[in-house]
Amino acid sequence: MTKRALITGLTGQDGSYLAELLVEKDYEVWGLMRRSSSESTERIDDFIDSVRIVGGDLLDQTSLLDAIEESQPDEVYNLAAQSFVHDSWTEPVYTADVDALGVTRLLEAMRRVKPDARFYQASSSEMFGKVHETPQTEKTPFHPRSPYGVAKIYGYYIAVNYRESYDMHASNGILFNHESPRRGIEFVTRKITDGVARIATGRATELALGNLDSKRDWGFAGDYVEAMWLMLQQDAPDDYVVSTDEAHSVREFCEIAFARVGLDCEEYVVQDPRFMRPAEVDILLGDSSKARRVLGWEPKVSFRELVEMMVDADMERYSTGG
Ligand code: NAP
Ligand code: F7E
Repeated sequence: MTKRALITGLTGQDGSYLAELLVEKDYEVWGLMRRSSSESTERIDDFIDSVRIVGGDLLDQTSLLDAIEESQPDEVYNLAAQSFVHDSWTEPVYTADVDALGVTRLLEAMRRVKPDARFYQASSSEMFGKVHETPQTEKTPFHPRSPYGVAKIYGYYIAVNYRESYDMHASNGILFNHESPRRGIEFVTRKITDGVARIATGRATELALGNLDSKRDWGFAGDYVEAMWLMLQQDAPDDYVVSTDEAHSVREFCEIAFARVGLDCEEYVVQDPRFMRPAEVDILLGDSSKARRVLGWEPKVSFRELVEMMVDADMERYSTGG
């Protein structure tokens, strides 16, 4: 029988890759979309006819009850969030409402309407923040450094709590940073690759960034959505770190990105205090051995391939007038 999946955050980076993956696997894919005054389907335009859209918002309980009722999902992937760490300091209450309470609203809707559906929560390596050990595993204590990280810890534990209280099949993917040509332009990787393409095509002369020394464990979003799906195919729900197990600095990302178009990043990158954060996460490095062992998952795209893929996509976009 055809499986049904409901994805919140369909229009985001991960939602678009996950929807593509599930359509390929012959799922009936439903996507929750909130109302917007402008078009937000850019990332899913190529396959929007293969997806069923249901209106709803993580801030609105009734809409979530209706969305579960209408879609009758076997699997629910909660990817919707205010996902930009930087803005969580300017919108801390809103971030908590969506990223923390929003998870409870969705779980409550499932519990009341479709409690046997399996649930995936998009948890984050930002929960480790000021890290207590390196590399970080499923057992590493949390120490968030932003309102976003704090809200995500609530989301993590409410998923665990519904699993333990109501025996629901709820799993957390603790995903480290993952990127792609579909990454939002405000995140550092895409900001760099877009900046490189703008400079290389004569549209800009410099690129202003914040902390160049912070290090992240960056993988490819297309690889990471497979891990989400694998988690919901297991007999028992559980929590998994998903990462490449390699960390690189923002500076290294810049060096490879500029070199891809034959430029030296030292000549174009300037530091701007506007992009510094009140509290920084200096380094995140995952240990994904549990996901590799239990799920049989592994990343396919290397760090260099990821950077070059993103630069090439932005170069292509500008060379075709985008
Ligand atoms: P993204 O590109 O920012 O997408 C976020 C999605 O959430 C968008 O579809 C957005 O819809 C939707 N959304 C925001 N507020 C909503 C609300 N109140 N109700 C319903 N939908 C709402 O994020 P992403 O990179 O795909 O990340 C997916 C999830 O994984 C997020 O929960 C993020 O926090 C988490 N995560 C991401 C990473 C990463 O490195 N990418 C790592 C760990 C965890 P609009 O199009 O209408 O704005
Ligand atoms: O910053 C530094 C910045 O905004 C990465 C989200 O998907 O991953 C993401 O959160 C690093 C930070 O991602 C700029 O200070 C320097 O140290 O790309 P980012 P993030 O904050 O790591 C986690 C796992 C999530 O869950 C989140 O949803 O880069 N950095 N200069 C800069 N960052 C930005 N954005 N802009 C700069 O100019």
